Amino acid sequence: MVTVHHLENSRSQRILWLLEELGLAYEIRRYKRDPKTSLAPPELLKVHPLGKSPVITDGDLTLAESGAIVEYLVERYGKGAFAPKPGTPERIRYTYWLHFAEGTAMPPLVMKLVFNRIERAPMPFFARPIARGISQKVKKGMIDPNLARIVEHIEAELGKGEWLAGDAFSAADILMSFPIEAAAARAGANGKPRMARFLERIHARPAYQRALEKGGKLEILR
Ligand SMILES: N[C@@H](CCC(=O)N[C@@H](CS)C(=O)NCC(=O)O)C(=O)O
Repeated sequence: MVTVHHLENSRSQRILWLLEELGLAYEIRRYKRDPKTSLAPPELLKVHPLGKSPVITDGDLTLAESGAIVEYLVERYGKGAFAPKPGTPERIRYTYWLHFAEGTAMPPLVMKLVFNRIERAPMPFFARPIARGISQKVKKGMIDPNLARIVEHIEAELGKGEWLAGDAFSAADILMSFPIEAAAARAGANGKPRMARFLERIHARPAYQRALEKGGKLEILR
């Protein structure tokens, strides 16, 4: 049976959601974030050397990295669903979004979170204006323009079909859900009508709701 090593309020929610869409029985091992740092607890290091989530185990296999887990589960248990047929234009779009989610969208979204936190971190009063000045310079000069392009790109692409890979819902929509949620919370994407509609539609899916019931609430950190 597949076991998901699930860190509360994290990217691993997507794996629970995919397993619910697949209708597969699975087990959840739960991990809590450190209340001060939001980091994963050291027990996750016993599952995988990077100590991050998601990680799944399935028989002898231990697999980390959301995109790799999604590809594995769809190929092994999807019975042809949730991925467009190989050799089609939709499949190329599918592959593109699978890589885009963690390869292009998440890095600046995580940087935005880190710099937001630097500005709010406890520090001596005389250091705050310096820390804030550096943070705002990095955000304004590098992170925000990059995120603005990413948001515009996703918004434009969502206009080309019902879902990201084409007219059929696919695992690429599941993988992209987290960057789209994070962009809504941290990069102004909540003002984009197609992205807002995308989030409404995924939230309405029964499998998404079952995954939330099992995995706990998803409150994107800001
Ligand atoms: N690209 C990896 C990122 C994994 C990752 O950073 N996961 C976060 C959860 S959102 C985590 O474990 N954070 C806690 C920590 O870094 O200690 C993936 O998609 O699996």
